[in-house]
Amino acid sequence: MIKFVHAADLHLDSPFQSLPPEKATALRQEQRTLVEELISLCNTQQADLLLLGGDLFDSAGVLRQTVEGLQRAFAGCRAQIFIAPGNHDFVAPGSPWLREGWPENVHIFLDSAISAVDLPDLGCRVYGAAFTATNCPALLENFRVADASLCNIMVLHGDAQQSNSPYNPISTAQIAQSGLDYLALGHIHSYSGALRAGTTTYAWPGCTMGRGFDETGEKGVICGTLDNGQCSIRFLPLAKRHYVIASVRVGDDPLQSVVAQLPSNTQTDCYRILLTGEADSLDLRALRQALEPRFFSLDLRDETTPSVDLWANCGENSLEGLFLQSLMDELDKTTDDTQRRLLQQAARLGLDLLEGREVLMP
Ligand SMILES: [Mn+2]
Repeated sequence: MIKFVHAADLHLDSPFQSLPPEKATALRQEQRTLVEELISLCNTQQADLLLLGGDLFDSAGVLRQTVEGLQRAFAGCRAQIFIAPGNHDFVAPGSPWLREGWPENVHIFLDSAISAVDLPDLGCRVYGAAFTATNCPALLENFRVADASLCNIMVLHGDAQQSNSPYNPISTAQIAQSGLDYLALGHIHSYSGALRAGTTTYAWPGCTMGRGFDETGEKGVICGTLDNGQCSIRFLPLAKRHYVIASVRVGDDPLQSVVAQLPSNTQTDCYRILLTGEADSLDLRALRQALEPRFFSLDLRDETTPSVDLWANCGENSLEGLFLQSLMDELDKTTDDTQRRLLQQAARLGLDLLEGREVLMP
């Protein structure tokens, strides 16, 4: 049985432009720490292979110490490491992939044509190719494994979602005819789940750490096994910090509304909170000040609408006026709080319907 770990899109040394410089620096440091965690995961899982599907660096401008840190971490990995550079870290003169210092267990695919490395001890052949520019034509076109008796794996950066993608478009037909046992992809920044085409299992793990509000949710890596052509994979969260977008309907006390509607363990996360519902003169600055210490970073957005006087047209000679009047008559008759609240709600929903607004259920 072959055990593997599959990661992609580490985007080391990302700028994290939306954050203040000291927080951006802290997150870049966390990205480097994640590399070490990835390697210790490989070692504790006793993985034979570490498959890295490209975009390890955010750009060719990656710092020297980041590259050296990666090389050091790789040297401490028991697995054989295979890297297929992507559109952010493509192989070109000056590329970190062409520098000295990569340990012996690291195999970097430097060519845009598919090539392979044999691992006779594992009965395994690992194919791969590199982006050599930002854009890349379809690399998997007409590919078929040479020896189906081996365990055939490929690591590749590419887009299996869009047929007209400039980033190595990969079709399910190409995958189905490849004869591969596992195709380890990179490029798309959220986990794909285990996908299948023909006899090939394929997947992309998503990025190892969210870097903005377009990369929300759990981020991590894939752990898998290959046993006589049977491939099984599972997703393992790695990043401790998350980007989260939360919508909060504010009540009379907006601060209380936010606190009540969010989980308590938000301290390490980057939050965007969209304030919705009805509110008058929301003091966003004060609210931000009160909430900020609860998060690593907070982006607070006011999407509330001014509250309206529900009963303004009550009694008017119109459908709306008569509707409100009938509810008002009921309100006058009751002192029961629940009943009164229900009547208020009925008035609000009724007005929304009469005026053709989207009905927001309380
Ligand atoms: Mn990427």
